[in-house]
Amino acid sequence: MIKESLVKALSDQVNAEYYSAYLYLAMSAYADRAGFKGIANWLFVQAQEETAHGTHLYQHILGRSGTPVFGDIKTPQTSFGSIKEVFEKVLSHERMVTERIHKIATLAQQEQDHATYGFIAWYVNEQVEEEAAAEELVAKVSLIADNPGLLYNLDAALAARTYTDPFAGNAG
Ligand code: OFO
Repeated sequence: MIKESLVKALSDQVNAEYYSAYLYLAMSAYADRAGFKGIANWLFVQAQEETAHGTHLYQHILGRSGTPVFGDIKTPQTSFGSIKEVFEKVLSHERMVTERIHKIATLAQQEQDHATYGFIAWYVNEQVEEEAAAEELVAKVSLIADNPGLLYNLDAALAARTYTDPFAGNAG
């Protein structure tokens, strides 16, 4: 049986992951409407991953005989000034998510909930990858932002991203 403190923290993170999905959908819509279909694709796949992250947390709560707590998902930012701004926002958002995940890991330790601590370790590692990917994109866009031709090259590269279930094979 999972403690209520962790049910609350994990439920809040379900909400945060679904908010992340919503934010990335809003960014994807902006990129699509601006003509960057590849960047829109990358952000859409990102949104799909966030939904999977949220659902996996929800399943962990239920699997430990907890009752998930539901709340409003806040409205994301929907207008952006540039593709560069979008990726800077992705990076700052992922850094914020990393802080949230680390707080859950710390709480799991304090509560001596070893199952949740082991479970959340997947998210700790995932955030390292999320931040690295976002940092790389910010660096690239910062270099080429004033060159529309190069931005379209990046757009073409990001069109290749496809969604795969991050928990296929029971990871996490
Ligand atoms: Fe769920 O990893 Fe991004 O936010």
